Amino acid sequence: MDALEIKVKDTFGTDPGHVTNEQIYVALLELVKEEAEKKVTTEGKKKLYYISAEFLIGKLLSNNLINLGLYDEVEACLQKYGKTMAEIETIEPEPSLGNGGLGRLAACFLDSIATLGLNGDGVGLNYHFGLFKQVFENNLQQETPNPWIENKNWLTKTKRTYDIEFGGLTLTSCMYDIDVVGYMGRTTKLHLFDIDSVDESLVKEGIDFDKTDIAKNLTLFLYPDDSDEDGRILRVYQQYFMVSNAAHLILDEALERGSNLHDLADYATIQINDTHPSMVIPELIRLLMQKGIRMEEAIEIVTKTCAYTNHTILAEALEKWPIHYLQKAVPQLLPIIYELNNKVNDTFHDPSVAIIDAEDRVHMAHMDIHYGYSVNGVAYLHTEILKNSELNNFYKIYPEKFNNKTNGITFRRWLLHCNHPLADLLTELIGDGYKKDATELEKLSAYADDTAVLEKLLAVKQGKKEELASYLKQTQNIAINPDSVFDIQIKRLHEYKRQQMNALYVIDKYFEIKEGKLPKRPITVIFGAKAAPAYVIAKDIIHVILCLQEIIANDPEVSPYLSVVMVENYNVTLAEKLIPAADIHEQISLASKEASGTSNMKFMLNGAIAIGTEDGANVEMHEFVGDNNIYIFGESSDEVIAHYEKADYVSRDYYEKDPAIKRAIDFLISDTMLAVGQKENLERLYHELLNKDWFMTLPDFEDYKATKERIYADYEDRMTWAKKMLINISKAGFFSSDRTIAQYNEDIWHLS
Ligand code: GPQ
Repeated sequence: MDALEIKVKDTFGTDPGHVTNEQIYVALLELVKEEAEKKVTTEGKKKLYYISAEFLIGKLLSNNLINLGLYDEVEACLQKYGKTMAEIETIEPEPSLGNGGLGRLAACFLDSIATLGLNGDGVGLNYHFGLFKQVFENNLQQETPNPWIENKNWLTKTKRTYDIEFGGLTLTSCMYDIDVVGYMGRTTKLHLFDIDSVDESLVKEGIDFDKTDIAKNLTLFLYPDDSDEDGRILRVYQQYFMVSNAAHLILDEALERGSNLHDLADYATIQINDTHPSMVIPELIRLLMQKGIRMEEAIEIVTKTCAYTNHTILAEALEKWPIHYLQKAVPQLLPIIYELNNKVNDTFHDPSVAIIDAEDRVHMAHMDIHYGYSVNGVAYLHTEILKNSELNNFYKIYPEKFNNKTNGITFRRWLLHCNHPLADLLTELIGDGYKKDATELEKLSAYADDTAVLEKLLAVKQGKKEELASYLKQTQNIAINPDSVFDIQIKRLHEYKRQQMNALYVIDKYFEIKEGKLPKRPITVIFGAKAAPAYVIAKDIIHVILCLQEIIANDPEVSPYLSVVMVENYNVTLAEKLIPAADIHEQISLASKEASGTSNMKFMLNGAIAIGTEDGANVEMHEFVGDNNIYIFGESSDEVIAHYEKADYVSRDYYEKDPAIKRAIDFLISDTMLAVGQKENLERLYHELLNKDWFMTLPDFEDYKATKERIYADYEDRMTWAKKMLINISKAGFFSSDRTIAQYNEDIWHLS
């Protein structure tokens, strides 16, 4: 009997043909948990703690089966009983414990840490409703809770609990674990802290709830609406709860393994994933002092233990907490933070590197840089910008702390799991060594001119496009034409990512079609994006895209040639369907603003071709594939930075000068749009683009448009296009998170 048959027999007393899909799911969950547990090891003196407010893990069943080497067996067994993994997978809810790239990166990293057999765990929070579930009503985004913790799930409640003290409130934590199974490797743990007193019934309308009732709301949502002060203070409570638990855990485990705490840095290393966990620094100092270590020494110990990753240069995303928030939530940290700040000021006498600024705000990143031993950016260009402009004053003080770790993605999820036909084709051509050593994908380049191979590659892509078409039909009742070119932009909605530029292009194309200038092949432009609930302009952009979708779908003159689709509730599961099906992917952020991007890597690995700016990791992708296999356009990051310095950009000039731009922007408030959209939202975006356009959409528009025309034309030469696809895949090896994690370990963590 197969493992699944045995499990079903033990649990339900029958065979898989006589139980429901839900019961199969439960049996597989148990099976995976047992198998995963067998591979837990804690070898190595030093241990890594990857602390992150987000772990966007996605569904786990298929991935775990793949990593355990059980997938094929289970799939075959299910087939015997007339079932498929695809059916079983739909039962698993997707936890939304992250916003986007940063959270998904943390999840990829855990997979690679486990696969490489490193001694490291993740630490985060167990949000009951995760981010939010996006629903569209009247072409607008609405938010609802996304419950994922059902009776049977991946969480295992442990016995570990701590009393966490806040100003005037003590909460008892409990620790849940999720096993993260490496590919044919060991199992690592994701520790998610929670409290028993959370009350889900607090959530009334949409995702609204009483933000002041901390004992009941602490772990309800990831980053609750922070547009008001109560929301922001709740965030401080969450962050402290996360890091105080982490700090207790780290010290306890170090003591268990023989540390005397003076040598903590030999037993633990902490990666602070952006500034959300930064309070771990003063908290660890506080706990070490409680254990009798003098402050001076405690600071030294912690500085040797903590390393910080920066994920953005956007000023508004760099956390600065007003002192009075900390005074309210975590008064016990203030004396320590004041002391850390005094030491900095006494040494450097430079307000630009102070921890506390003139407005009494605590700059979390500044604390990380002074009191951590490593500062890294997440792509070459990003790290250069940190060193040479954003954090230049710090770089001058601590050049040795700065290093780059270009992001990566796990090939298990983003190829083996989401694109079986492509993985099989690769294995047929180059063997399966690439599954463990991604650089072996290079071997594929031997087939760059082999038409039989190129035909197969195109066939795999076509198959995935058809799969996506039927999936969207089934799940969202959206019809798309699999013979059109699929041009996809999926990522959080943010002005700097410039979905609005793509939308303006769609409007331009709409007019061209109306004028009789028809594209050679129909175009399907697909978007997927959630906007932060309080980010007004981002929601307006979603509104415009949804309005365009409706207008075009109902216009028989245009719809045969162009369609626009905004998928609802874009998440990891949808990404796994969209990415393998993409012909073209949009990486069109304003140069200098996207720290790295990681969907770019996933698309590349799946044989899609990028249109993009020289930003984030696009720069490195461009270097790997060369000019012929990526479509680069727009101003460079140096030019953009110069515009900001000189403040010389006036969007209205472009509007006046370029009739295509004028036509597209005017369309936003045309009768056609107003017939399906909301006046307030449309007018707001119109004025924003015309009078502000902070992320300089208009200067890049002409080049963007020309480049799109070129890419669509090139798509028609199918063999040349297939060669581009093949070269992209063959050069994707560098972007494996196994490489990234190996570099973190080599340069920062030094785990054995
Ligand atoms: N990123 Cl600061 C997020 O997803 N959330 C955040 O809060 C911050 C950054 C992204 C960043 O925008 C992408 O360019 C990166 O690829 C990603 O982090 C992972 O480094």
